[in-house]
Amino acid sequence: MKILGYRDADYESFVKRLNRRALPTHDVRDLVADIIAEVAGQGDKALVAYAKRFDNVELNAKKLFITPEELADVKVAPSTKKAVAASLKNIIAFAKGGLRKDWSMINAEGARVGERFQPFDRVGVYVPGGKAPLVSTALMTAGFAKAAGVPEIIAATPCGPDGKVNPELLYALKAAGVTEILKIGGAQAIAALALGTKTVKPVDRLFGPGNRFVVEAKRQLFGAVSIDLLPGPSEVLIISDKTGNPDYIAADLLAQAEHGGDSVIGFITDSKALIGKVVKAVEKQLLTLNRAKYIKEVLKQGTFILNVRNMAEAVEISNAFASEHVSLICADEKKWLPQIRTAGAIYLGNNSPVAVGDFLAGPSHTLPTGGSGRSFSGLRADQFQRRTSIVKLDKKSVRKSLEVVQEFARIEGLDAHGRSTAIRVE
Ligand code: HSO
Ligand code: ZN
Repeated sequence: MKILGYRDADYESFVKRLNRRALPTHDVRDLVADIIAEVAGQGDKALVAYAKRFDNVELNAKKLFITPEELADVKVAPSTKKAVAASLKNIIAFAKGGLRKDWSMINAEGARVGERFQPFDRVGVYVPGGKAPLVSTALMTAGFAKAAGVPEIIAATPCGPDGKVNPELLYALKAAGVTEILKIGGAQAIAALALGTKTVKPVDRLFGPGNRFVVEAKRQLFGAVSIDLLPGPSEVLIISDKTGNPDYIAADLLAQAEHGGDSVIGFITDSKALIGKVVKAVEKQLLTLNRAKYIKEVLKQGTFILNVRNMAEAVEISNAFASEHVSLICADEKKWLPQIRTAGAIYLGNNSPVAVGDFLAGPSHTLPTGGSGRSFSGLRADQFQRRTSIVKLDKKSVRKSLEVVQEFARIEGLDAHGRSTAIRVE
């Protein structure tokens, strides 16, 4: 844990470094470029080879997908079904609220101009494998595609060495309306979804979080397909004045640290007394947690606690850091909330655990990380809609438009543009 106060010598330089720009490192960039080239050239053969190399599983080109029989056979506990249904209910309701509707208006020359929204035909959703079966991530991505009415949703997730995918995850994918499940993970899965292979039909748009290889693959394939955003390892930044409950703050920090890997957790407060209490609570609660091993790694390398001069400074640091989640706990919520601009999601007050947002609340937990919250927002339903503008004129509106069109045509030296308009009212 890095604990610093504003009086410490290295405080200013540390705070400066929190203003991050996520850039891929050379080794990740080059490895991912090689993987994409291999998948582009070798197709399914490359997928089989990478599955062996990275996931230690023997697949063949005929076994890249979960079969309909496997999916039909999936058995999960009634409590799992209930949890998936409850989460999906909130997700679908929330997603529907975020869908865009067709609209139109009459412009100054009397033409009807509008926008039409239709679901993408086919999308790909990546669900990370790794340390935990991210069942909720399946819902928080594919559930939005379902709400938007996407007819073909292909999910990709790595399988275990036995060629199997966690049954709860399969159940959730099915419940969220996924139509195909590719048992491949990593950058190679992203390449297959974007470019297509003999057995994988390419998608129109790619969604979902992943490790740095997945994130980098999405970045490199942007253009071949469109992408949602670049969500990486989990982050939380808790901003609290003296009204924060130290046990709750510690619990929320530990919850996101539990994701392990490159996760980052931060706590900023103007109350020095609260820091001591939170640190003690973290140490105490850690003893009771299953994933202490992962948490300890994050506490060692990805944790900072800052004693700031005041709330204004806390908010300024938060905006520079652009955390995936920001928890704001303070007496004057009305004052500070509007000033937090770069967070992917904001959790308000002592009683809003980030975990409820991770699993159940409704907004997608697929959110910008690594400082990308400055320029991206979290996943929402309208990202599954293709937008098309529509224009319709009649003789009267053509006549009214003609003068301006001809002037632009003259300036740009494009007389055929002018003619194409004039011809309609001659
Ligand atoms: N906190 C993660 C989402 C997640 N948590 C999935 C549990 N499962 C990124 O926002
Ligand atoms: Zn989480």
